[in-house]
Amino acid sequence: MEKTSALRLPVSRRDEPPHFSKAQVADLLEQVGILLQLTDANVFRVRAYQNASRILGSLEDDLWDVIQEGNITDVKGIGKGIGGLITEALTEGTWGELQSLYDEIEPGMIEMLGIPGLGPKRIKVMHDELGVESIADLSAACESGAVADLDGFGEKSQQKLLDGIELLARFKGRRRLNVGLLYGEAFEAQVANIPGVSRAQLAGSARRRRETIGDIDVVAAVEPDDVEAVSEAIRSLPGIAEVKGAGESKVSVILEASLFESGMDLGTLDGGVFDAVGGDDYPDMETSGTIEAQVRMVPAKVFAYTLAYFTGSKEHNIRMRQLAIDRGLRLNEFGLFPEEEAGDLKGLEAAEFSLEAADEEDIYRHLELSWVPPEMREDMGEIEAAAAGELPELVKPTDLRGSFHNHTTLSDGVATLEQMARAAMQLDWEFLGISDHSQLLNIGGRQIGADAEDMLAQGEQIRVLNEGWEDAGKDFRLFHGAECDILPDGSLDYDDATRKALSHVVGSVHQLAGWNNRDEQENTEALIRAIEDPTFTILGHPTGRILQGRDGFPFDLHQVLRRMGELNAEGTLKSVEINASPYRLDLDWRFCRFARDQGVPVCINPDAHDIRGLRDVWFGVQMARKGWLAAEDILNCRSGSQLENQFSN
Ligand code: DGT
Ligand code: CA
Ligand code: ZN
Repeated sequence: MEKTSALRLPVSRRDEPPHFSKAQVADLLEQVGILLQLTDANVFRVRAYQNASRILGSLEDDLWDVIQEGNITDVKGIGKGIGGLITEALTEGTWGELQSLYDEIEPGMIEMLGIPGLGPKRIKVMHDELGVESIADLSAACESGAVADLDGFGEKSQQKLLDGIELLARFKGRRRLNVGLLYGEAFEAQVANIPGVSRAQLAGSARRRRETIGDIDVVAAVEPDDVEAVSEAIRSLPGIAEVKGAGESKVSVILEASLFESGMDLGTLDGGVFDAVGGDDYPDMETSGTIEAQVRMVPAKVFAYTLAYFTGSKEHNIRMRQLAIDRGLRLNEFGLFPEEEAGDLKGLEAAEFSLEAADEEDIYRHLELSWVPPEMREDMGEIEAAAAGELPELVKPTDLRGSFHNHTTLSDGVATLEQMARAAMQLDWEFLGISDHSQLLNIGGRQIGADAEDMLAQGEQIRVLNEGWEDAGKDFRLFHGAECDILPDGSLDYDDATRKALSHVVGSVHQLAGWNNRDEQENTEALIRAIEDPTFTILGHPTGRILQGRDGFPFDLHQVLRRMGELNAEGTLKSVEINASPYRLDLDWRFCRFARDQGVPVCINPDAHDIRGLRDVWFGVQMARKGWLAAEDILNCRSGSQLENQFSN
């Protein structure tokens, strides 16, 4: 069942009939069936809508043809009432008397439909018995135990409701970077296509590649005469759930997943991530989530200033404005003005007195800075570095020559060794590290990881494949690693001999329970014990956090990185992973520079569970860039043959 937190009647985006598609009408009829269950409507009426929705869903004929031929009620299961409604919708674009049904129901009741596992019947029961009319009411009724006392509910479903409320709240707030960028880039492209828009660019936290995005900011270059038409065009783009406001220079809307023509692609998640983000309810929650977006429209000649301003961060902007003040200038989203000339003029009026800036480089140059890449604009030393001409040359996605932590069908991946290798070659990589789960890993009592024997057999397979590529003169190899569980006492899964047979060991903590309930220092010491093992190479997803899912376990990451650096100084190779899954992004980018300064190379791993997952390295590169890293700081940027030597030591 499709659920959305803001059910509403669809609005026609067309000037002429048919105003809606068959799928839109089917969705609407199903929605009406759900809403009717929240009222005192009789069960036959509810069923009529449910049936009609199903029938349209499997109707092979073109709905508009059927209506034009005048025989919609000949379709079995579609009566006069609903038939008339469908006809009106397609020909006129209106929905009869249905708006009154939508108006009759408390918005809070509709909002409750978004809680995973909660349907209209039980919402109605709680409404009638307990007076529950909103999520806040429901939360209070659960806390007081009143829900558990209702017939057919009980303690367990009461707890499930509370968990569901919490889950829903997460999807209504910030969205993860991958989802935010999906919306942001699609919206940016649509705005850029509107006649009268000479340039459009994504700004805000999405351009800065923050790990989560609050709302989408787009800046569009539009001359004053075109603003009204462009504003109108933006408001009628597909995928807009609601228009929140439209003024002289700004349009605010709410975007929904219908923005994506071919649906929202969520990929394959590993079991631990999947559970932490909502399990079976996750896909529904993600695709029915929304995000706010703002478009600022400004004349082309101030575009660069507006883009820089709305890229932020706020902290970075404040520092920039201070630098301007120090030079007798005033900086804002409309320009950079000599104080005496702009005088009391405000906003766009002052723009003609601004120093010119064709692009952001010019703005930074006016302030005697080199251009700061957006990822670095967090006021974490970038202004000082830009003034001194000491900004690092940030790593780029194309600098990567491979990755080290990926899964195959031997554990919980869905692609074979050969399929993964082929996909890596298509990315022009020189190497691919295979690191399937070790034997102790189980999820819900089911063993996920590979027994030692199978792990070693995989090594044999890899050797054969590698020989084939070498004989064919192809500069590509698989590295046979494993993702070994780090146990709470700091020991690593598998016996010594098995681990010694591997090219690299990704050590990861998975069973968080044993780590969450004890002292931070104990955890730190256990991790250090694991890292000191001579077979240990890479610290996998160091904190175990799942973005918007769960926090990591407590330990002193600085201390662990310092110890890794000491070991590297003695000639070993210990690296820390940026797990590039957009659900993790762990190592946090804020620790990148510290790792680098300790002499710990960072590696960027997609933790792929299918071939498409390999592309997640892109997100890891964005985090490395936020963390100021250059190619030379990153293990993936070494050549395949160089790594071959280092791994065999
Ligand atoms: P978000 O949306 O919470 O993920 O984060 P941002 O960074 O996109 O923040 P948002 O959308 O509130 O504003 C976009 C940018 O606009 C922000 O990064 C910097 C700029 N900005 C907004 N408010 C202020 C302000 O009060 N002062 C300054 N200097 N800049 C601001
Ligand atoms: Ca924003
Ligand atoms: Zn893992």
